[in-house]
Amino acid sequence: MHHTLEEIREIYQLPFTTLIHRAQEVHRKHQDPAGIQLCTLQSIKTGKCPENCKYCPQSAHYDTPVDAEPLMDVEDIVGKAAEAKAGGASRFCMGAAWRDVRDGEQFDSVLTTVREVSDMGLEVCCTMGMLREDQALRLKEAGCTVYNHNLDTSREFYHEIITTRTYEDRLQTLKNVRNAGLEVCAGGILGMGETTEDRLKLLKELADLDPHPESVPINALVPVPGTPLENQEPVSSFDFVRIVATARILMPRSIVRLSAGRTEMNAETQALCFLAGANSLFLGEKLLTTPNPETSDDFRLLNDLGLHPLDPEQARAFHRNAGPAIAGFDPG
Ligand code: SAM
Ligand code: DTB
Ligand code: SF4
Repeated sequence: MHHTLEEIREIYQLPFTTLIHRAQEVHRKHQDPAGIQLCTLQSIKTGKCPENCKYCPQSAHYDTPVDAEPLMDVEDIVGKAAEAKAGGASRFCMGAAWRDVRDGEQFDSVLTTVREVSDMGLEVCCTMGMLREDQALRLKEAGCTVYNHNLDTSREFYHEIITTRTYEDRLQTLKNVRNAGLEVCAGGILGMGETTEDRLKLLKELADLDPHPESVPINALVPVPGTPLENQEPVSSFDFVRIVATARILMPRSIVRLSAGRTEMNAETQALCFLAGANSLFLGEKLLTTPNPETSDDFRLLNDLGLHPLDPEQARAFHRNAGPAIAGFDPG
């Protein structure tokens, strides 16, 4: 079902209590409301990116505290994956600060890494910029489950943030990913100076994708010194929760991931996000280049709330099925 922007606005503007109630109804009808997917990020090639994304500490256009690192060796990445697995993650996400994926030695090395990490029993996610369908197919054949590429914001606000590639380029990469049979992970960033209307338009773009992205990361801008967005005001936590709830209602079978920006959120705000239907987070003391909450704090939070790690097999069933009518699962 496609929602009009007017309908999306009406959902977003519901009284907070009703909005959360609606999000919960949708969440427990389609998924396990106590399951949280745990992912760990690893930057496998850091900095010196030719793109000019104004939020990004890895862009070569800005002078930021990030130290550039060439593509990591297979064994080093596999070691990090083993740590992530031991830390409790079920999905390992590898990020490369590339404009696009180029065929050659480096991509071949990534394919070897993907194969080894997937053989460890971890779900593999890659985020490496634009890619073609044949490259997406090679990733899938190597054992990659999902590719992350964010729309970031509305079509209208996009050119205020990035001018080195277009919104259409991004949508084309998502199409290539989908055509290759990989899962799609696509979301955006709040707090870059966009209006509420831009945020709702972003959600409409995501919800208009057919099928919906399996994962929708919602990032709060991490303002990094040296980037053009270093002085942005933090996004209001209630506005953030409202966007999470609206995303949950629009995309009932997707995983909604609480992504960057959690270090600035207290436990109560994160709990509100879970109430609003968020059901994934990044575990580990670092995102790609910026800090993330301590793993022990995250497990304490999950424990305090009685939430448990989401089994990847179960998540796949949520994406496919019309409801949580899965053997042995009772949403309570
Ligand atoms: N270069 C690839 C790309 O752009 O698709 C992959 C890595 S890129 C860092 C992945 C995503 O991280 C971006 O699309 C953006 O949404 C998010 N991101 C980057 N810097 C951020 C920041 N400072 N705060 C919040 N999110 C950020
Ligand atoms: C996403 O939407 N957020 C993650 C992941 N996808 C790749 C990245 C967040 C990066 C935050 C800034 C940094 O640590 O460099
Ligand atoms: Fe490069 Fe990705 Fe950062 Fe943009 S978001 S500058 S493409 S690493």
